[in-house]
Amino acid sequence: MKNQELAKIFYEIANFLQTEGVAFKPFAYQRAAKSLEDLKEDVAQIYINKGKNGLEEIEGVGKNIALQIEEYLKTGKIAGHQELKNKLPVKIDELMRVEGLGPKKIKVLYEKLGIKSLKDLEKAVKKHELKDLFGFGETTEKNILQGLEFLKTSHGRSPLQVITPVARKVLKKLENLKEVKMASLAGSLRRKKETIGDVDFLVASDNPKAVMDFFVALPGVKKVWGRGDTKTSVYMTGGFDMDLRVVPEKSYGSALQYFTGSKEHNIATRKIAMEKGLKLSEYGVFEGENQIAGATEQDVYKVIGMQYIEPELREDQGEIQSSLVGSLPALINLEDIKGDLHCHSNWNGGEHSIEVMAKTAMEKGYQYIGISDHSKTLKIENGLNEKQLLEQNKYIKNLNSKFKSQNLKFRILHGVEADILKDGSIDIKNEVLAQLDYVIASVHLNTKMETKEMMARIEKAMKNSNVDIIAHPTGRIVGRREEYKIDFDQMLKLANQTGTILEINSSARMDLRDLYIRRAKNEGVKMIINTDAHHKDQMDLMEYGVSQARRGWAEKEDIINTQSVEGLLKSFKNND
Ligand code: DGT
Ligand code: CA
Ligand code: CA
Ligand code: ZN
Repeated sequence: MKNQELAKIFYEIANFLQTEGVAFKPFAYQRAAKSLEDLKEDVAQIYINKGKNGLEEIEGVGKNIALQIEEYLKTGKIAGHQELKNKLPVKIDELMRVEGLGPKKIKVLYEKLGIKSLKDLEKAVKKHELKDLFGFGETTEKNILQGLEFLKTSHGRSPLQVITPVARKVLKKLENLKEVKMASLAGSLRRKKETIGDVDFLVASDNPKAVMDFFVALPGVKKVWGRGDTKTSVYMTGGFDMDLRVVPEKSYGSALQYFTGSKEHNIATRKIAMEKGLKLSEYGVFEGENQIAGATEQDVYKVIGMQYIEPELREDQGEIQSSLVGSLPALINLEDIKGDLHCHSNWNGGEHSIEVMAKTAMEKGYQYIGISDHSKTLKIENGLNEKQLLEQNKYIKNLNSKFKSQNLKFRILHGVEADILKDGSIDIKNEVLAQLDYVIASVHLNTKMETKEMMARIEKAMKNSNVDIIAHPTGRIVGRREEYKIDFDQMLKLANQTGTILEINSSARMDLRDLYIRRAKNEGVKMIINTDAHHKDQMDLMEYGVSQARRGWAEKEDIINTQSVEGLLKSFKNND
């Protein structure tokens, strides 16, 4: 089957296109690649049976990509891909992973120093060859060095967003086996940690052999580390491990409790069982020789005198004590979310029209969507200026009247994601900001500031009475970039003083991190969970922001986009 090779090529095209500064085309290629990876039928067979039209029926494949697939099937290559590769013959996917190394810089590095790979880059950095390049300088060299180091230390852990869809597919296959009575994700993946070391599955079955046979034969298994009747471990082509445990039904709950972890949580729960004269293990809860619980997790917690604890909380960070006295939080759920307020349209660097984004929100059962395109400072995203924002405002008002005349109970809110400039001022005039339903402000450029300067910048932005939300407040990106130099305690104090809302960003940023969410909640600072979608499919990322919020003990009332549109608007400044 050619599916995987084609997917690889499309991923590469997406990366090359990014070096050319194209904003949304790369995503189209990524989507086609993803869809090809998952496709069960042979793409060549589809073409033989149904031609180009058949190819276009594949999810994420449009006319243009269908043509390229046809070209590949006929000639074994894609001319456009070769062209991009000849222009820039580097290991693009490797280099793109280094934070501080933008697409344009990759190009310069190749043209001036012949750097093609991470290895080349490391050598050049060590020899201080970068700082003399045009547009680089000592700070850039330092940043790239930090990026390289960060890459090394985060190695071996994958972002939750990347692993979850892959793991869910495997879980579905396991669930469909007739030998499998119950199956679940376990480990850090079930606790929704932002990065995953390895993927853990738990299955209840009386026929472990059949289940293990199936597991080691899954597509994508590259190596079998070990295989037995209770435990099997494999290494996947995606570069991560998967563990499978099979237990009898009567131990499923206690095994799930054990393999969900965390290890620290397990140690604490075992101790509590012991204090009650019981023994808790992956096989069950025992009173002497007698098993008194174990089939379900609920029973396990109950017999040791504890309130059931949601997986996201199981880190031994206070949940044990809260559970014992019955004071665990009522965590926010995905179903509580009534709208997404950080969405980009094709008025700037997003892929879809405002109408398509709104329709997607309606299909999710949301009551509203907020369109918050970038502002003029972000040239790479085609940010909007004052005039364009006012035009957009009119356009959205029109759409809303149309909805009203159709008796649709749905509203598009008009916002902007404006840039917080170096001195803390906002790049869009206040008189224009004041006409929008809400304003998101974020730091995108000049991010390497000392704490004091950075906090003064954020303070000024928060004190602007038009700024309602600070997006991705700390600037970190999971596995890729550390946060800016900020003082989070001070940020919370300022948010409280000014009534500014902090965003939990569900994209790869996952910023705020769980610990900060918990701090914010304790200080009474309100938060909003947004996806920062530049494509309608990215609106699906909401679940990750919600799971991050749950890991931060957040309840419904801590998150403003659980409210109806009227309540939501009241949470903004100047809107009481
Ligand atoms: P990861 O894979 O690093 O993201 O984190 P986990 O939590 O998935 O850890 P993993 O895969 O090593 O083990 C899965 C669970 O099994 C873990 O969360 C708790 C349980 N477990 C593993 N080793 C031990 C141990 O030595 N003692 C106890 N009490 N539990 C353990
Ligand atoms: Ca694990
Ligand atoms: Ca494991
Ligand atoms: Zn954004």
